[in-house]
Amino acid sequence: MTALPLSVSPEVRAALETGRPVVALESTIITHGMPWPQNRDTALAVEAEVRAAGATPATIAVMGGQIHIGLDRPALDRLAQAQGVMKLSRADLAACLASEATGATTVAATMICAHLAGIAVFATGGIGGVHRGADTSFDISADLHELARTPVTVVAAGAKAILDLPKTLEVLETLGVPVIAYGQDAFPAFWSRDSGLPAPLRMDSAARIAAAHQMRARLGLGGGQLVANPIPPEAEIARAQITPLIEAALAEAAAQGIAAKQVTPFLLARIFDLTQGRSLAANIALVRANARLAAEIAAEIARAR
Ligand code: PSU
Repeated sequence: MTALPLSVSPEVRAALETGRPVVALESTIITHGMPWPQNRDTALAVEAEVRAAGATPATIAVMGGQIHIGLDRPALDRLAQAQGVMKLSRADLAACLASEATGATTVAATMICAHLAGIAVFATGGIGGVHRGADTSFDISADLHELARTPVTVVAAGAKAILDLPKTLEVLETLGVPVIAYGQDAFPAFWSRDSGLPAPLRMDSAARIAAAHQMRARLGLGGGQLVANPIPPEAEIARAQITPLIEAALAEAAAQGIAAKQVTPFLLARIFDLTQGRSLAANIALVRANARLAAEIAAEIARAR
């Protein structure tokens, strides 16, 4: 077998080889989730959060036929401004590599790449899930199946509130994915701390979450865990305030026939406009908080090895 098409940065390689904590970070949030230049600034701020918490950040993207694990500043800058970047999930990863195209990794593809590189913990904003209207559109994010099969702990502020959250939780339960709310009983809803739904599990420390990650491996259960970390209180947008705006954006998406991979980027951009940018400020705050918690979990896993 030929070597994997992995290009690991010297900083990430050194951390992995010496057993120091590493946190994987995705790139779809950069290319499809936020506008320039906030996307680049957020990516750098998130990396800084990981470093401040004592771990090494590994931002992941596909370029030139290689999976890059850890991007240097010029590569990050280029990616953040690039046009026509592929949005990669499990289905497109190999095709993107084979055609030497540039691709940003979603939660699903980042989990795959992180696992190939030996990284156990990954921070993002919010996972994809069951879209509203999925009973007719069948639009269910591949992120859910990836959580069921790839052993990476994903820290997110729950699933994006644009989704059908009750159905998203049902599918995660069916797939055997642990959904662990951090420090509260409620499942968080991305821009808001409380979705109004109870989370299946709750943990109050990074050490417990790390122990559960390792216990799953010992039991041979396979698959990852979803850690649902509520947005910091000072950054949240109350559920009552954001709900009508989400509904307006969803109605526009339906009227314009937006489908498949375009749905989430379209909705995030429209909600940005409808909130006059507050949704982006909240998104940045929650992803930074997730990076800090992920670094703590990675440190606990590294300590226990
Ligand atoms: N978190 C954010 N913004 C994003 C994403 C996560 O704060 O844009 C991305 C992730 O890459 C996730 C994707 O996998 O949105 C979900 O897309 P979809 O709903 O098409 O599966």
